[in-house]
Amino acid sequence: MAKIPNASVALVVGVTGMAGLSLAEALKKPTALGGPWKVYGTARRSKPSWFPSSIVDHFISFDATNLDDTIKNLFPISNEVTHVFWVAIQVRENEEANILINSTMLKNVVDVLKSGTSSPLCHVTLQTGTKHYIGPVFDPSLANQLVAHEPPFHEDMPRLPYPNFYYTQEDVLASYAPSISYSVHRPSIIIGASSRSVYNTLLCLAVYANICKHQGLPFRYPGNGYTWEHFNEASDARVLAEQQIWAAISEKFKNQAFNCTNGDVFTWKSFWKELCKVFNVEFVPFDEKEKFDVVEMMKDNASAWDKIVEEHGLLKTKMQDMIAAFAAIKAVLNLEFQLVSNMTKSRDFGFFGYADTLRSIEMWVRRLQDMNIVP
Ligand SMILES: *[C@@H]1O[C@H](CO)[C@@H](O)[C@H](O)[C@H]1NC(C)=O
Ligand SMILES: *[C@@H]1O[C@H](CO)[C@@H](O)[C@H](O)[C@H]1NC(C)=O
Ligand SMILES: *[C@@H]1O[C@H](CO)[C@@H](O)[C@H](O)[C@H]1NC(C)=O
Ligand SMILES: CC(=O)N[C@H]1CO[C@H](CO)[C@@H](O)[C@@H]1O
Repeated sequence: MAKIPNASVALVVGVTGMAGLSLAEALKKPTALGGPWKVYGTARRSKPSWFPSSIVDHFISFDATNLDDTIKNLFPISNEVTHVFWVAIQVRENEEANILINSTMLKNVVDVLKSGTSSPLCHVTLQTGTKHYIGPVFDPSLANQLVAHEPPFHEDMPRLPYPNFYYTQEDVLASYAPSISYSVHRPSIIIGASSRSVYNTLLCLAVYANICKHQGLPFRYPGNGYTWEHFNEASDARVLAEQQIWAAISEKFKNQAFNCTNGDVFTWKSFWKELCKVFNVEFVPFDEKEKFDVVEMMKDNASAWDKIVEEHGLLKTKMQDMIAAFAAIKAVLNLEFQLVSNMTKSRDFGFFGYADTLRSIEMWVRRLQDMNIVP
C-alpha cells in the first residue's frame, strides 16, 4: 500500500484553469481536509495577472508533453509531493490526438514524481467529465454517430465504444495501482473563473452578453428548444475542489470514480434569466425561427470583443482562443437529451458538497470582473 506521508504536499497540474484555481484556494484554507497543505501549482504558461500568488507556495511553468522539461521541473520535488491533482487538459483536433497527448502528459508527470528515491506520492486525482457517458461530442468526425447512455448516468455504466481520452487516462492511473491510488472525478459543465480554461462556459456567455450589449443585438439563446425547457446540470469549481480533496485523503476507499455535480438541476431558460439579470441585458425568450450559429456570430464579432477589451482596459483575451469553448457550448445547448448525473455514489461514500447553480452565477461573474477578464 501507499506510504503514509508525514506532510501533505499537493501538486496541482493545471492550476490556472477554473478547477485548478478553486483547488489551490480550497487546499490553502485552514479547514482543508488533510491539511495544512504545501501547494505547488503548475501550468504550461507563466502566471496570469489575476492569479493570487498567496494560494500556491510555488508556481512552476513547464510542458508536461515534454519528458525532459518535466524531469527538469518536477524531479527536484519528487521526494516531497504526496498528492497530484490533475486538472489539466489539452485539446487537439480529434479524439485520437487527445488520447495521445493527454495520456503522455499524465504518464510523464507521474513517472517523474515516482522516480524520486523516496517518493511519497500516494494518490492522484483525475478530473475528467460527463463525456465519459456521452462520448466525444466535440470531435467533428464522431459527433454525429454517437449513441449515449440513458441519463441519469451512473459510474458503473460500461465504456462507450468510441475513442475517449478519459478512458485512456483512467487506464494509465490504474496501471500504477496499488503503489499509488487514484480517484476519478466526472464533472458536467464547470462553472468557475479563469481566462485560461479551454472550456469556460460562463466566460463565453459573459463575452457573448457583452458583445450583444455593445452591438445593440438581442441576447438570444444559442441552443435548441429542448435544452431551453429541459434539465441540465453544472459543476461548481468549489464543489469539484472539495470532492477531489475529500477523495484524495480518504483512507476508506481507493481507486473509485465519482460524478461531481452541484446536486441541483436547472433549465437553460432559468439560467438565461439569471444571466440577463447579472449582465443587465433584456431577456429574450427562445424562438425556433431565430436559430443562429453562435460560433459564426462570435467569429464575425471578434473585433467587437477587441474593442470592449480596449475600452475597459481588460486583460487581453482573444476571441480566437474562445472559439473551441463556443463550439462546445453550441454542442451542449443543442443536445436532445437531459445531461444529468446521479450523485448517489458520492453521498453513499460520505461526500455531501453542493452548490446552488443559479445562485452561484452572480458570484462567479463578479469574480471574473474582479479578475479584470470581463467588464
Ligand atoms: C454518474 O451519473 C450517471 C448518471 O446518473 C450514472 O449513470 C453514473 O453511474 C454515475 N457515476 C458515478 C461514478 O456515480
Ligand atoms: C456581429 O454578429 C451579428 C450577427 O451575426 C452580425 O449581424 C454583425 O454584423 C456582427 N458584427 C460585426 C461588427 O461584425
Ligand atoms: C443512482 O445511482 C445509484 C448507485 O450509486 C443507484 O442505486 C440508483 O438506482 C441510481 N438512481 C437513478 C435514478 O438512476
Ligand atoms: C490509446 C492510446 O493512444 N494511448 C496512448 C497514450 O499515450 C501513451 C504515451 O504516449 C501511448 O503509449 C499510448 O499508446
